[in-house]
Amino acid sequence: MECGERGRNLHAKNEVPRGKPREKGAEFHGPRVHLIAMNPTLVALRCGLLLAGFGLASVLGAATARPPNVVVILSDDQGYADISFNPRHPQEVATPHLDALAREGVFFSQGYITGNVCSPTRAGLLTGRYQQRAGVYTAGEGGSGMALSEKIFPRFLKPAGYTSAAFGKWHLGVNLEQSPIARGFDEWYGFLGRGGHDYFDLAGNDADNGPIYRNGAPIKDQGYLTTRLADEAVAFIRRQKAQPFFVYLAFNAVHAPAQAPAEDIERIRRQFPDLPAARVTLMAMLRHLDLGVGRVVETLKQEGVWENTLVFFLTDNGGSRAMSADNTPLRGFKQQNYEGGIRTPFIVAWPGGFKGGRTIATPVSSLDILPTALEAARVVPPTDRPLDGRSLLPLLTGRTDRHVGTFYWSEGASGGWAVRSGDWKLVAQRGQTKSELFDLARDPAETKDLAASEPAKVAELTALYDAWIEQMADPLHGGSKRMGASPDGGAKKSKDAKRKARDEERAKQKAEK
Ligand SMILES: [Ca+2]
Repeated sequence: MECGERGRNLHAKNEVPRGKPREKGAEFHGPRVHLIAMNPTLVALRCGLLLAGFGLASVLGAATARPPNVVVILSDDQGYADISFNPRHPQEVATPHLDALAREGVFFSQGYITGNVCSPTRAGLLTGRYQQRAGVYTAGEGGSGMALSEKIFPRFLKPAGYTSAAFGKWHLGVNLEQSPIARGFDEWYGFLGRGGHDYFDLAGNDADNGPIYRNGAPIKDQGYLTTRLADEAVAFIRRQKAQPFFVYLAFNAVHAPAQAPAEDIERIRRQFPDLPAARVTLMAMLRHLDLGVGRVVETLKQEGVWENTLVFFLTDNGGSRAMSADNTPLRGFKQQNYEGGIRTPFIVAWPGGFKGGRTIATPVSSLDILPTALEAARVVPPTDRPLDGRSLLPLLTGRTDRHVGTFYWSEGASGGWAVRSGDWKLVAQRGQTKSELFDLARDPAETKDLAASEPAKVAELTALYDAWIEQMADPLHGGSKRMGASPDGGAKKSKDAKRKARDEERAKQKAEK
């Protein structure tokens, strides 16, 4: 049996069948995934335990004599088309550093995040499990913090000798008992807060923003926050390059408030005089995000650790309508379970681990990041609380084009839900009388609801969702985890119920601000 074969077979019935038609209308440059000979280094990595007694270091070679560094870069509310690697990006979008990372690594054109707002998706990414298993369905639940018994990323990597640092937005607890340090990070520069933070007030002058913290202590800093986050990540990499490290760099760009240095706004305004003002500011914010990613990659190269660093880049949820993001060609925005709310740019690079320069259309998820990192770090995944994702290394090394085939989204009682199985996706929205069914292979923009003509498929996907939600925990803030027997509710609700729903919706939006 080949190394890793057993784990793959365990998931076989949940895989996307071969030969399914690829999505149309969202084509990216670069060749599609194709099966390539597995990099011998990766074979060695996957078989590391077996090789341990035969001189592992000499087998792996200098670049991989130690487990790779892991860098997860998260942007915030960035549009699917607000990366110029997307060939359908608007002309004003220019992200040369993100594009370079995508070209050096692999771009997943169907990369999902596990929710449509900031906080829940962070809970999912860092625990490697659907956040609903921890009772997190809403931004309010994630924002107030999960139980400390929920093990997150750095604690998994610690036994393998990693030093971990978090930079930027946390949004998984508003007090220090829930801080990154309390949850296993060795270093932390950033803010607890809610969804956003002022980009220029880093001295804590505005109580609503909360302070910037270094480790456990509030500090008074200055500068432009996106730049400062990159500064701190760069300094950490320079300090830690001799030992394996994990960086979680969670830029709050390009989340509200709409703030960027005046000279950048003016430059883009002159370049695109007809562009709406909100979009001009967003492009200036995006420029700094892109520069920050570029500086991190450049630092990894300068310090000689680029070849052996596993880098992920993605966005925490779809582009925000309020910030004038562009999700072309996808439908919808942040706070929706249409593709525009949950599908994001998704890049993975590891020059010493697999061949870059490819776009892979197989659907993947942010839940796959932790299992991928653990496999690369040669850490055995937990068996008592299994992770929901699966390592991407078999896909990335070209050993397969099959992966997890079913993905779930749920906002609990206060919102909608969705499920994707193969190329079919069912979207149930609060306030609507029927679920909508889409064939994403033929209709990636979700323009044609096929629910009426495909009742068996609706029933099949509904049953999948019902079985999944049954396994999830009750919401942290109480109430039902189910939206209701049918997705409507609206027409039959009493005035009181409608008022309560409105209040909940407002609270939800406020929690995101
Ligand atoms: Ca967000």
